[in-house]
Amino acid sequence: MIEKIKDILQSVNSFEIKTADELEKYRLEFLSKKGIITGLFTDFKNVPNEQKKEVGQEINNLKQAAQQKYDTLKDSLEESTTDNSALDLTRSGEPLELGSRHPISLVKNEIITIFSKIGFTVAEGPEIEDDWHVFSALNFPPEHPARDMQDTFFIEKNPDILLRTHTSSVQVRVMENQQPPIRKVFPGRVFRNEAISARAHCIFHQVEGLYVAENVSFADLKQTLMYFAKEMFGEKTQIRLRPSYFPFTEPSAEMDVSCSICGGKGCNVCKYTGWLEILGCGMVDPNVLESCGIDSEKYTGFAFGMGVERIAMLKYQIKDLRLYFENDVRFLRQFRSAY
Ligand code: 2U9
Repeated sequence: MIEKIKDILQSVNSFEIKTADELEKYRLEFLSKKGIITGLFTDFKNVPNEQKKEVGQEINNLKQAAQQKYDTLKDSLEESTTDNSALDLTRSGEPLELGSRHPISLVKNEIITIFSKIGFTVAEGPEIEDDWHVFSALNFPPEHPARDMQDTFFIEKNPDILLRTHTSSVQVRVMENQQPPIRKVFPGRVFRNEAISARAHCIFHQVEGLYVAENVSFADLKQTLMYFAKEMFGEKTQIRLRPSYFPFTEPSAEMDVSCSICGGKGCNVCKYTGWLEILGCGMVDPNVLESCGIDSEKYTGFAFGMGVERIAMLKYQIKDLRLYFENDVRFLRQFRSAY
């Protein structure tokens, strides 16, 4: 009996498999109910009592060895037949962190959403522009300083091709192609030739707005901007309009909101004035309407423009503009919001 067990152990050890069929053959031969090892347990009944202990132990060892070999063979077969072609070994072992939106995108989207609730839709246009759409159609006189190389990035001279200094150029394009009523906002990147500092950058973002229709008045402008200020900075926000000048609007104004940090009492954010300047606005100059092919006898309109970086600075108390452009994740991951 001991000899028989040793022979079987040798067969187990020397059994080689390459396929699943061969593995099954191994299982049937050694481990199944009708296999050789189960047969040994039947033979065991006839073993003399004094040998039972030794023989029993040998059979158990054999069974264990056969089962262990089966498990190992099965594992290696599975490994060799698994399709690894979809496995990307270049992927990071660390789980990837979910990103967050850039504060400029958040604030830009929030501004768009606020105006979309009162019927404004979005229009976009090219960043590389010509003189007509950036300056001439907007009533800039030929000697205006904004036309200077010191203020504007020119790509070509005569005819002038340049990076837009405001998204007003998109308004001109819309009015050239569409008759009133027009009620749109114009988000986008703009470029000005300025030295970079905590308070200025040569690239920044604007959202401008335009409403042209019959009987649009300064009262409509004021009410629209009051609505915007309360949505953006809170229901208690107050506004004030100060007279100003832009070539493309007449009359023109700059709008301040009551400081949302101190509620108007005075703090270092509002420089102890209680007010924060947030945008410029005015009634579209009739010359501009006419330049864009709109009858200024029939239609009037208001327009406004704001810098997104400035609004985001006030909203999140960001002290240095350069942070927006560095993309330091320690800065970026602080902004999570519905927009
Ligand atoms: C057309 C007619 C009128 C857009 C306007 C402003 C006033 C304004 C500045 C705010 C901060 C630019 O980003 S900023 O430096 N903008 O003060 N923008 S009215 O008026 C228009 C635009 C297009 C055809």
